[in-house]
Amino acid sequence: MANIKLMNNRLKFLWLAVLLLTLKTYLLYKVGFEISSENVLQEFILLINPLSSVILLLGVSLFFSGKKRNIIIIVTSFIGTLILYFNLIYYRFFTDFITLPVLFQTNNAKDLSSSVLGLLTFYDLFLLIDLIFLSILLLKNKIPTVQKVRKETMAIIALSILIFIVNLGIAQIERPQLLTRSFDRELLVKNIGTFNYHIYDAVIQSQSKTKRVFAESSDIDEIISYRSENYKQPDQDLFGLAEGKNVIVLSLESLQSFVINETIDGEEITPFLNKLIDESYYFENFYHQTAQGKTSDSEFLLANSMFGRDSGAVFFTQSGNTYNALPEILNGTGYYTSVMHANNKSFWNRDVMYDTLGFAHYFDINSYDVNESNSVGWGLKDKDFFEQSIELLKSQPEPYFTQFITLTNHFPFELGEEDRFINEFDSNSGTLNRYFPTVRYMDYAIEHFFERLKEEGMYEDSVFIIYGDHYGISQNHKKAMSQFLNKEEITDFDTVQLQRVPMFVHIPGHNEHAIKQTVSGQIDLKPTIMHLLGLETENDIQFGSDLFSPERDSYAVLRDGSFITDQYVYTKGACYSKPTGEEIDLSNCEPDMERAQQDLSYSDKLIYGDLLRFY
Ligand code: GP9
Ligand code: MN
Repeated sequence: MANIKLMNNRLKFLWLAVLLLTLKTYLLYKVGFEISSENVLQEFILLINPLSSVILLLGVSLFFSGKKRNIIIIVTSFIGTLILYFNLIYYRFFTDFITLPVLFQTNNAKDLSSSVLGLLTFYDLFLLIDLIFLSILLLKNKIPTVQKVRKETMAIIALSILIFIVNLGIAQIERPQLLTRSFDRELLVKNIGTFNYHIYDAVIQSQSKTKRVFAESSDIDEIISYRSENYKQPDQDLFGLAEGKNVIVLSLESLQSFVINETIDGEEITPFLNKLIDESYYFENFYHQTAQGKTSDSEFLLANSMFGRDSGAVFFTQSGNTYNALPEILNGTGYYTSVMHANNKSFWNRDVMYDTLGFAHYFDINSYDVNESNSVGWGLKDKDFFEQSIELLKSQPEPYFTQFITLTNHFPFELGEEDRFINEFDSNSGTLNRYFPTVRYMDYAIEHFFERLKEEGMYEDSVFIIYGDHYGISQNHKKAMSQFLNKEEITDFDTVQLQRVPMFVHIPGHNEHAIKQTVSGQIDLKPTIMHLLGLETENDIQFGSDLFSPERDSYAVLRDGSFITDQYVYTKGACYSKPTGEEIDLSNCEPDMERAQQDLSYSDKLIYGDLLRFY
């Protein structure tokens, strides 16, 4: 290599472009993704982590000579910018980075378009500055055209690999087992950079495809015995209490627990739900366990008592699997099973997945009269949705199990003036500000639904399972959130606590009611519902347990590996005391860490290997 000079005139333009794209990525990390670091080393990693892949990407140009080479430099730089920009838009919505399966969910991209506009800003145009600058240089003929030299090309590839190895080496010092154990995409991006992260993701995704091929029927045995050890007996008084009744499940869009029993300018945000607490079993420490699959993940958790995927949406990637899902089980006991949701049937691949899960019917947008005057944001307004659903409910044979998915309280939380019953909040986050009136509207729509069911005489014969599907306010709104919660700051501990969503079991005619403290999550819904309907679950493979079981452990694992017990909260590698929120020694959380990892990895193993086909 001694006689190759990489810093020569011939490569000037390439290096300039590499420098600009690297700096741009770094600036975007800081401004767009708001990635912070705890020490100088981390900051250094952040600065250099784009380098290896940027060199490789722009290095493609070295296979060309003359004018072409310089054009290729600009084109590849533009492609790099686009990758960053797509991630940025995605991040603004999901506080997360794109994964391959998400990219192939093009159906969703179409439906997301209304939200996407709200995520773009004028300042995004600044991302083009370096490209414009490079183009001007080129147009003014300031850049020499050169022939390709094979040795140079090889040297650049070698340099890129070398930088990557150094990068990874330092990152491993900062985060041991980064690539093998990480559940957290932000950590990956922080340490190996966006571009390398995408390559890593591609490798992981193809690995999961091969897992099914190599899975064996005996793989499931270990999981069966693990789950049967964790089986919890139902509460004898409640077992079968709802047998033969209609089951109405309300999946409430983006509803988080922090709005319950709170006010804006003295007005209750959820007056109806607040009242409903007094007539229900209400679970105060109930967590959503969804990841990128959002609503669809919560539906998956409910149907299967298994976790969705860590990345992508299981509704897409594993819709061909064999399951032992709740709708299918209920079909076998004489229930009519359905979903009502006024959206395109292909959104989240629901049409395909609902078939797989065993739903007898999906009342999608075509079952509803949706027009401009009864729509807002994502579509049909919740009140109209419930109103029109009454007739659909009546058309079903009884007993039925019907799942309703609301829509109005969806980001970007748009609402017409006539439906705004409380003021917006006043903070630096328009998203959080708008959230409260749309939550208030959803609460009003549910109240209307209950009234209508009562009028129609359909209320008494039903039991209601009502829960929030996932967070509505992402971590991008910490400042505004701390203002609402009257806190100095939102810590990682608080972020976990904010993943609580309301959960009600409402049984008309049942006189007992209570506010339950047991730590729990959406994974517990299936066994809870089954036991209420008098169905045994002892031989089912499920990762949750009946919320009413006297033997139940107070415990919930979130999809990113965080977990919560009565005493502790574990998240992002740190342990907190649950009562105080203070960070405490990690050893306190260690006993449960293994169990949490075990739950997630067994659940993943089942899904990736499609192991229930052997059961
Ligand atoms: C759309 C609705 C919202 O059909 O379920 O999906 P989400 O974006 O919340 O996953
Ligand atoms: Mn949702």
